[in-house]
Amino acid sequence: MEKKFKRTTVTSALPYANGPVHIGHLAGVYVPADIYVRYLRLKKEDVLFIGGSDEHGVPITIRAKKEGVTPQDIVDRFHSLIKKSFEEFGISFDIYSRTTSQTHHQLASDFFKTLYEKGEFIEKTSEQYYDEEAHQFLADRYITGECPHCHSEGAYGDQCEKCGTSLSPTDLINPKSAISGSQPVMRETKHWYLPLDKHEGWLRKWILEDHKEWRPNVYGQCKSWLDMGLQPRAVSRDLDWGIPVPLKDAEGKVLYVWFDAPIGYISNTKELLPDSWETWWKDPESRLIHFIGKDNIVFHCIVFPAMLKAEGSYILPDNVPGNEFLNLEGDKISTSRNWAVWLHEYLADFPGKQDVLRYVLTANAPETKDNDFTWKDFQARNNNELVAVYGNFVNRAMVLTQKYFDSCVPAQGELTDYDQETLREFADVKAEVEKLLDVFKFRDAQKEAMNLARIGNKYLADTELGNWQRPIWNA
Ligand code: B3M
Ligand code: ZN
Repeated sequence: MEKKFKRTTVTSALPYANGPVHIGHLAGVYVPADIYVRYLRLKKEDVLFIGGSDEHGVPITIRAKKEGVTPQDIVDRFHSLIKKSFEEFGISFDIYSRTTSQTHHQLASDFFKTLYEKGEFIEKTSEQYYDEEAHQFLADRYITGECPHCHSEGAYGDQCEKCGTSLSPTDLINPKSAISGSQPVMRETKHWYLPLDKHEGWLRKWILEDHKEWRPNVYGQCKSWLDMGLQPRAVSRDLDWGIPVPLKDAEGKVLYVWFDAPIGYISNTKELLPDSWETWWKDPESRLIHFIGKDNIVFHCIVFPAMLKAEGSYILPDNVPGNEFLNLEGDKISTSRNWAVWLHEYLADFPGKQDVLRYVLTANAPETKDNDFTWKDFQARNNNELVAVYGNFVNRAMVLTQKYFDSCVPAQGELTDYDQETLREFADVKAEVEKLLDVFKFRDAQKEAMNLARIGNKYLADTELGNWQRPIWNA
């Protein structure tokens, strides 16, 4: 039986503040999340839409190093740019904050301490790659090499962007330091690990049995992780940028960015609602939905739920609508190669045309497979669908209302069978759109919604020079 919820917290992945956001981010995460939230608000449901910038981790420090500025400079610059472009674009967050906030530092730190005190971590000393020239351990994106799965060059120590596989630095073939280019050596270091293997049993049941309704790409990725067997995962790093590990013997150690970032959803809720945030995160009658891209699936479906469960007082996500990737003109969108349509540039180049981009990105949303954005398709959808179908309907309705009814919607007269049938069709479309939105099928929902304009156009054509002049309508 369908469970009834009192309120919904919707989160959208926190973009790294190491660059502006692009259409891939929008199509994958922010546009669908925004549609869903606006839909719930229209239905008068209690909903919160939580966003923010992810300001820790190696992507930030690498960019800072490249530009010869501090990480703080980088996040200050891109957080404001991202926040402003989301606002202008009309993503209707209830809050868009950042993980360098005081509230977040405190909450993430306390979260770690709680888990530590409950004995939920294991402490382990192991050998990790170290750059002797830069005097630094090389975690995550600080190390690159050949991907052991797809054999492309330039895979990172945490992930191969080409095939999407999650990696450890030691998986890489011919690893190289991303800082100095030198061959790293092995050195001992101590870290705290979340023993995911200990959580495997309940995760298996919770995802594979209780959440069969999750999207096939999300469910499938979780299943393959679970089938491979979960391993303990380090939740700290040897870095000088991040939230310090709140323990005595932890000099030079910070929380792993994937430990602190999802807690950012909670911190931002707390910043917005200092007195009632817990209701949204702890009451079993609250529902949690994470909108993310496919490279974030494991963190939101396995790692973060394990953290929440280990903490003990939080609810778990009810659904995690994860999208595939959007390419641009046949090529993978890439910040480092500057191959993207940047949101702030789109807004400057197409003033007032926010909805055209929303429409095109939804029509072409990568819900079940990677999709391609092309300017040709953008133009065609604008001209053939938005202008020719939707615009035409709105325009005709306005012009006729002005011409025949003095620019006022007239009182309803007696309805013909055809009128009734058309109204029924409208109601059917609405019901179908709702059904699709409820299961996160935004592409299909939009397609269905466009049928309103098609039905309307047909109605106007069929009744042209006839029915709308009926005296009864002029009542
Ligand atoms: N910043 C990765 C990304 O931008 C990461 C998401 C965090 S969500 C808690 O894809
Ligand atoms: Zn690969």
